[in-house]
Amino acid sequence: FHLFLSCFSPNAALHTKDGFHPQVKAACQVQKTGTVSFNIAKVIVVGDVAVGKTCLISRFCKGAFDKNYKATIGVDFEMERFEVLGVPFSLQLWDTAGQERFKCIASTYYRGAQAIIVVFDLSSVGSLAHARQWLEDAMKENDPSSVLLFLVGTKKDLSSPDQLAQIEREAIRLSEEIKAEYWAVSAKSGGQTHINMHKSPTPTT
Ligand SMILES: Nc1nc2c(ncn2[C@@H]2O[C@H](COP(=O)(O)OP(=O)(O)OP(=O)(O)O)[C@@H](O)[C@H]2O)c(=O)[nH]1
Ligand SMILES: [Mg+2]
Repeated sequence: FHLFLSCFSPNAALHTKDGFHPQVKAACQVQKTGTVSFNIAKVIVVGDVAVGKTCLISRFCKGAFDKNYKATIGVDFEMERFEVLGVPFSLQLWDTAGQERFKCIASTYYRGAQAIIVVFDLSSVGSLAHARQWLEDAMKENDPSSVLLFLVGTKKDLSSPDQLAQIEREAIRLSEEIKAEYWAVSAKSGGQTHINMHKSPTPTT
């Protein structure tokens, strides 16, 4: 997830530099010709109604922001392709509805995720309080030993530094408890901070 939020500039792509280890370079070339399905990851995005799940995905996939609220009906889907060290990846982003009446439909898409993004609104304490329940529901359909967790606070542009500090104390505590990587973002400004990083489980391919 942090790959998709951080600015990816050719300058930062180490494998294009002369000093990059030839063995790693070669390994990237080999993987390129391998099976494509290996690099497809399913990501599900869950959280309270109107916390900004759809906007987060639009910012990432299209670089756009819409201030008008359009509720997600059931579930939406976006696909994003990118390369890491020349190896192609595809992210299937499942944008679920936060409205209670769609929960039943949306939860049928939870199964088989490689990553779960639990989203809350940094200006709403209630949405953070519900984060744990969203995670629990999403986890019922997934294998806790292999899934990567992210806790993402949105609408960073709306809060004062004091308000932000207060809610982030709680958010960071929760992210440590559930072993999630924590991010604070704004889909409006495109800004983000990445506060603590948890060690990812060893991938089992
Ligand atoms: N200021 C500000 N507003 C935001 C931000 N992200 C989302 N919003 C607004 O919050 C409202 C809800 O955003 P959505 O992305 O549609 O929320 P959602 O979580 O997808 O809602 P559901 O689909 O109903 O679950 C919209 O009016 C957005 O414009 C942000 O970073 N900053
Ligand atoms: Mg939505």
